[in-house]
Amino acid sequence: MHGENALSSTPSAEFIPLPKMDTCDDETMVTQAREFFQHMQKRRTVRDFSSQAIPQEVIEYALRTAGSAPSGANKQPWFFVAISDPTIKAQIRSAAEKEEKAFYAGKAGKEWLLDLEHLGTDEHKPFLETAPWLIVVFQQNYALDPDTGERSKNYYIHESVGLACGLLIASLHTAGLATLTHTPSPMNFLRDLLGRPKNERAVMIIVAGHPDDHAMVPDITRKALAEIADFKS
Ligand code: IYR
Repeated sequence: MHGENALSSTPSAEFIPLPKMDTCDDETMVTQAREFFQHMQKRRTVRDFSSQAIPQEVIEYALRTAGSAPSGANKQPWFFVAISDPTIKAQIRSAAEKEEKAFYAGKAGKEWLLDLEHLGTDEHKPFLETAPWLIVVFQQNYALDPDTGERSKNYYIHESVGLACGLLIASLHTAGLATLTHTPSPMNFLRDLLGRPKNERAVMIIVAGHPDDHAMVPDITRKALAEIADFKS
């Protein structure tokens, strides 16, 4: 039964032929998969940003890409606030550093702090002001109709928002930008600061911009394929 959903008055989607994909022969497929891997392998989490401005249009396309992620029941349970306003960035830095100070002073616990040692992170977050863009990612714990206030359920929220963030980072990286996934802990202050509704919870800040000319990153490696995957072929 197309057109009407038996359980509710919500019309279900009509079906259309699959829009044309960029298909190719096996050899091209391997080449493209390898080249995409090599491209993504150059992505690093960066903490030293240049203040050079980045056109908003780049961020807009990256957010459209994020919004193309698959989601539970196609509820698209995400919202992004992209900030280049220096006053708001300063407010975020100040609130984040307050939380981070407590975190690094012991709130995190010994094991967590030991696990972070090799990354060289601390409570100082200058990049929250230096970088041209901060993208605050919100998950929508339930859908809230802005007009009627009516609530409805969302599904696989963490998975859906995680997928959207992955695509967002891949898009920004492909545009030649450095990114940082930053998770001030806790980050409840972001909802009030950015005037978001009560059904939303901030899950991370994605910092984006050019890297500083002298940016440094920890000398860390990625697990080999055999450590992260098994084939039963
Ligand atoms: N939120 C802190 C701590 C932190 C936690 C993890 I897990 C990291 O991979 C990196 C940092 C901070 O941003 O410094």
